[in-house]
Amino acid sequence: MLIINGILASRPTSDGSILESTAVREARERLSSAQNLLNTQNSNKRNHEDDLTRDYGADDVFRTLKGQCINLDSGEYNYELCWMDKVQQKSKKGSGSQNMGVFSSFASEMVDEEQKPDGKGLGSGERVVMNYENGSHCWNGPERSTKVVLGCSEKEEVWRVSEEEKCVYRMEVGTPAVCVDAAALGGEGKDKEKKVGERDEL
Ligand code: MAN
Repeated sequence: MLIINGILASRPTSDGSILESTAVREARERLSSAQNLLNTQNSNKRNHEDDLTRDYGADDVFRTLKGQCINLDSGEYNYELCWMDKVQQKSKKGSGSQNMGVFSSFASEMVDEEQKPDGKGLGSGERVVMNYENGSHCWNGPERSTKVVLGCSEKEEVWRVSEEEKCVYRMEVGTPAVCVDAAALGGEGKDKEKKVGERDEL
């Protein structure tokens, strides 16, 4: 009865394996699942802590875009930009795809272009750049890399992609994330030091 109720261990089997009571076994299983949960939670906590040290641009605006992807269908390829993650070149003929770089850093670039009539262009001024590097190796060339240059736009969209040198790509992309809030530019905002991620084209 004590064995059935889990208080005593059953007698060892011929190979001598069962030597603990049901109560002990269940307690050990509970401990082990609590330890697994603790390990998972600790690893989630470490991931969140690492994430907090990552650069998400001025005011962390790109944090909300992380995990989202946008595409452009262009000639032979479909290009896909996944914010804070990677850029890909997918062949429309086969299933092949090339990694055009993984997100590495923010930078900025001065551009000077005529405004496009449809608004889908960089215009002129200092623009936020996201560098994506260390993509798939290019035959007789470097690891693929992409400079993503951002312009203000009502919605996220890839405007154009060019291959400036072999396997070195430039992607022009519109996003509301780099639009300056007109109200924020009034008063003290006007003289505020400009950070990467802010624009002054108003
Ligand atoms: C693929 C594409 C091109 C690239 C060549 C280099 O065809 O990734 O963009 O120029 O490889 O071999």
